[in-house]
Amino acid sequence: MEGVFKFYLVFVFATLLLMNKEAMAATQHVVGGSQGWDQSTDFTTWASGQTFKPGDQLVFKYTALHSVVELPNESAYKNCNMGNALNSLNGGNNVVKIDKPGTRYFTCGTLGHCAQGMKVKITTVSADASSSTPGSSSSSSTTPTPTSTSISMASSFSHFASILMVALPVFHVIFIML
Ligand SMILES: *[C@@H]1O[C@H](CO)[C@@H](O)[C@H](O)[C@H]1NC(C)=O
Ligand SMILES: [Cu+2]
Repeated sequence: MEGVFKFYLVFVFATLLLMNKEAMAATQHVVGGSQGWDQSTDFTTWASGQTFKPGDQLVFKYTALHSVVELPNESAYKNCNMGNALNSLNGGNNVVKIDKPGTRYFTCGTLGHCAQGMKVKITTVSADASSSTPGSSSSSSTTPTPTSTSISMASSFSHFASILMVALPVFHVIFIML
């Protein structure tokens, strides 16, 4: 009986640690940095300076001239083909959550803006990847605007629930075997 209690104590601690780690890692990326979602922004450079992880959020900030259109794949992105858009947002301030690793494609729905380069490709790495920026020359080019802020712990409570649901039976089985 005492063993069971100790076990659950350890389990709760481990879960809290995990949850805290996720909360610390979650980042809000303002797309385009201080210039925001605009034709004049160099999104390739901006994106190469960011590390996107599951749980992070993209924040699109823009004027009424623009919108946000999510495209299904690389070819639609390259050709500015809006015909099969996955999603379309407007209003000037949108938050898009990244929930899993992979690449997502965003552009502006205003005629001609995609062709002018108003588009960004977001490649998300798995959560346990190292925090260093992959494949970037971290040397001094232009001023790196701090565009990332931590999200509050509240946003990771759904993660907490899913961790609990998976981890509890696993821990239980391990305990029974001991
Ligand atoms: C990209 O998506 C469109 C629309 O869903 C599809 O028609 C096209 O075949 C896809 N292209 C590739 C290379 O997957
Ligand atoms: Cu635009």
